[in-house]
Amino acid sequence: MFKNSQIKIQPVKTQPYTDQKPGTSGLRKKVKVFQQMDYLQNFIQSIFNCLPEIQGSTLILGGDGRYYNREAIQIIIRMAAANGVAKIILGQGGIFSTPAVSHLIRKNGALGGIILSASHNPAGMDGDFGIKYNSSNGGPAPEEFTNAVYEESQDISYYKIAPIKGIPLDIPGTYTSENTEIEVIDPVNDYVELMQSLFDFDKIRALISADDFSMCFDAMHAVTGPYATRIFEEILGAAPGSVIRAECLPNFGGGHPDPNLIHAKQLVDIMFDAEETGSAPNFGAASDGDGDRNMIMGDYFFVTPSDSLAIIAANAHLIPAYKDGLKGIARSMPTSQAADRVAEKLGIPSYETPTGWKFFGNLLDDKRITLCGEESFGTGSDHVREKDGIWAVLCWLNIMAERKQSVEDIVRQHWAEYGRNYYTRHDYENIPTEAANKLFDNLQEHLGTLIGRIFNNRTVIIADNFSYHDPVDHSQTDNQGIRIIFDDGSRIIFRLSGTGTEGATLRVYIERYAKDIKEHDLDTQEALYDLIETAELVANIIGYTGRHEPSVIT
Ligand code: VG1
Ligand code: CO
Repeated sequence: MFKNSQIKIQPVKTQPYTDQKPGTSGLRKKVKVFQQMDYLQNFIQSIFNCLPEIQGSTLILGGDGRYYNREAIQIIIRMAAANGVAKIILGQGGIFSTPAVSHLIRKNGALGGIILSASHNPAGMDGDFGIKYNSSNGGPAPEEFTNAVYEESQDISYYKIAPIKGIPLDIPGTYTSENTEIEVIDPVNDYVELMQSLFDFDKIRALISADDFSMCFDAMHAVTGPYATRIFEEILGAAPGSVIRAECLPNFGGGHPDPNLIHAKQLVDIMFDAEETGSAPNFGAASDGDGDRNMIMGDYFFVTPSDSLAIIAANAHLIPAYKDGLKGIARSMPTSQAADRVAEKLGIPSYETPTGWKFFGNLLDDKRITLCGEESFGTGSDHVREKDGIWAVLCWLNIMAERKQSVEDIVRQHWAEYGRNYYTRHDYENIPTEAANKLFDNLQEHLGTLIGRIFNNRTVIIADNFSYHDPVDHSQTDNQGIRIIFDDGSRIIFRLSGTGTEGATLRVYIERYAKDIKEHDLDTQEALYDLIETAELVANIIGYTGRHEPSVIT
């Protein structure tokens, strides 16, 4: 037991910071920004000030283990105690993946959860840090809440913090501090139980532990290391060493924990058998810093996240949790339309939301959808209210165990049946904010003149800035990305990132549909060559940014 006598809490005076506006997924800044005097405290107090039910509540707390995680957790515990939180459920070592927090909020009927993560952004002393608040449904707090937190942060004049000693983060147990109980739990157990309730672990084990099957999961030295090792190696019988970069390091091993073909190079080399030993594993996957993203690969084969969503949807009846069918499917607007075709065939509704998981929450809560996903390597279902990397990997393994086919065969058969949506995203990172804004203003101004124009034999039929009307709470969200849609269904979309911490990042999303199987073997960049050219021309990317090439292509 860890007891403190009753201590009187003296509010601490503070000054607002002007830059505490949460983006696509929480507040993300350089570690050095978070380390400024009272910066973290201000933001946490602003969150608490927006929670009238904070007194006597339960909160889930943990992070992806990046640099500053442990220090931030101790501060948040002391502030939660001072603000009257009755119970904190904390991951051992300060660790929780984002989907694990989402699950624990729901399982424990908690008021919400605080996740310390900047997701796929690099970590370490010179890297990024971040804070997300998730509400009682387990999902990212809606815009209305994050806007209120920002308003609060602009007026803040004091915060509350209890003068108590640090909690031993590494030893499971229950500690009491002031009137707050802190329960330190194993971060993996509850999540494993949830996965076991959704999938056919026996069938997956039979697949994975067979002599002729091998897999590689790249945890990228981030939060999924302990989850993946437990699930794939210890429970499902994958060979020891199948999970690579499994150790969760505060700087993520100096890498960029974004599971795509560029940043998960180690996995990509293994799956494309760079050493030509003739032994690429049958299945490969990676996750990101906080465990909500996933990349799926077969031997010599990459599955785009948009295709992955569509394929999981088309095969969901093979997974125990979804055997009775899907209610509907949602995808973010820039995600390819592959999933829409599956929804159509299944006779279920499909929804198109703005980028960011917070927009799926209402659709899931209202039972309008079962599956949802984004092109940015995020897929999820109604089992939690976040995207979930390991869940997506288990979906694929469960489907493969049932279909007894390779990743590539499953994908090719899907294309044969539904057609192929060629898809790519070009990112121009760290461009001067002013240049990015000018590019956007110019595009916006000329949108009207684009309709009816012909580029490379395609006629523009829609050119607008995407607005979303939430069918559940009827809220309206504007300016969610510029769309140029052509008469053959091809699309070019422009957005500015809301998760970066340096300059601006321009994202250009490009998609074209090819129905005929004879057209399914092209290289993606070649298949989209003329649309890429149109995108560069219409937005005058070179003129505004001086960049002749994107910095990352996924
Ligand atoms: C990016 C992705 C978006 C995703 C968000 C958070 O946002 O494009 O699809 O939901 O990251 O994911 P943006 O605004 O930079 O495009 V995570 O795994 O970083 O929480
Ligand atoms: Co993430």
